[in-house]
Amino acid sequence: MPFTIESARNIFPNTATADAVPATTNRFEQLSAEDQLALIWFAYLEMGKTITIAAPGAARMQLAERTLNQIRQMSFQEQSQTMCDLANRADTEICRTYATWSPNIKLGFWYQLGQWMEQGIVAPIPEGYQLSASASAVLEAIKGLQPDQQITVLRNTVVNMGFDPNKLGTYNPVTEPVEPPKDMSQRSRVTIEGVTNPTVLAYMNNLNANDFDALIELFAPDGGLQPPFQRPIVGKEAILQFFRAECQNLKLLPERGVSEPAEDGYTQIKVTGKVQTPWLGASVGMNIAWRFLLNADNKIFFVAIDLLASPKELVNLSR
Ligand code: 45D
Repeated sequence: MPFTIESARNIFPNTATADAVPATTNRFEQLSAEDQLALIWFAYLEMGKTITIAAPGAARMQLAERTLNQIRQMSFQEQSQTMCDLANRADTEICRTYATWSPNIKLGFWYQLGQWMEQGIVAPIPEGYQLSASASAVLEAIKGLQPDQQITVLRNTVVNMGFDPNKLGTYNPVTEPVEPPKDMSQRSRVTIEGVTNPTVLAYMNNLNANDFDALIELFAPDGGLQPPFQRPIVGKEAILQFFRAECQNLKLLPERGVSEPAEDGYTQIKVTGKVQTPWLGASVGMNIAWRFLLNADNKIFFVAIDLLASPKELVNLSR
């Protein structure tokens, strides 16, 4: 039977992903808006002791500027209400605007609000705020995670706030401007122990160079890409949009892999290694697996990107 995107999702079923991330994200989402905001504040302070979040670039912040200024001019009470609305995914003008933003713009927006909370420009979490028992339990669960899983939970909470984008109807997604790809002379070339497949190597090198036009040509027309904890994005046009909107300036550091023939002349390749995000740089290496399924023309029919359960999984290349 030929592969489908659904069946391709099951290649290398032995790959252990960080299930604690969706589990903790779900627990977080059951909490009251007040508890959510206070919890993120405490988690953010905790994280800040060991890692520094990079200030977002000006181009990114410009896209959120109007809303940020609107909030800056509010009373403390209105500001608190606005932040609760976002956590509650309420139907307000600001929550609708927020819903159109790419994840990086959402993160930049909260980064700025966090700064303003520290400086007393935006309503702080009330002094001595007592988390509910369940919120404390979720905070402890987050503290117990590895740093790569902590920041993924934090990112999820931010991405899921605001009005539900699926209820917006047609809208223009707001994403950061796409920078030109890295100059050829500035590009790095990865090597992967156990993998010489040119498509896989070109995938890593093009993504590291922000060369999304070259990158997308590695995919089959009906190909799919599955980001961590998400459903696959299918088709070249949709995948290219995703790359442009969410994948600038990632640093992929693949380490090792295995390559095996599959049915119908397809090849399955699993690669493990680290990924750094521009938000945290080298201070957090995420433990990642890529599970590729290449068709007989050596085009990517499917690739899943998984956040691994533990660093031990970096050497688990078994089927
Ligand atoms: O509510 O091969 C306050 C793909 C309190 C592409 C706050 C990939 C109140 C293909 C503190 C103010 C992308 C899939 C909030 C590879 C409040 C591919 C603020 C993988 C919210 C490899 C909180 C890439 C703040 C990966 C400011 C795995 C929180 C990328 C900030 C992963 C949190 C990137 C930040 C991750 C989190 C980035 C900056 C996980 C950043 C996380």
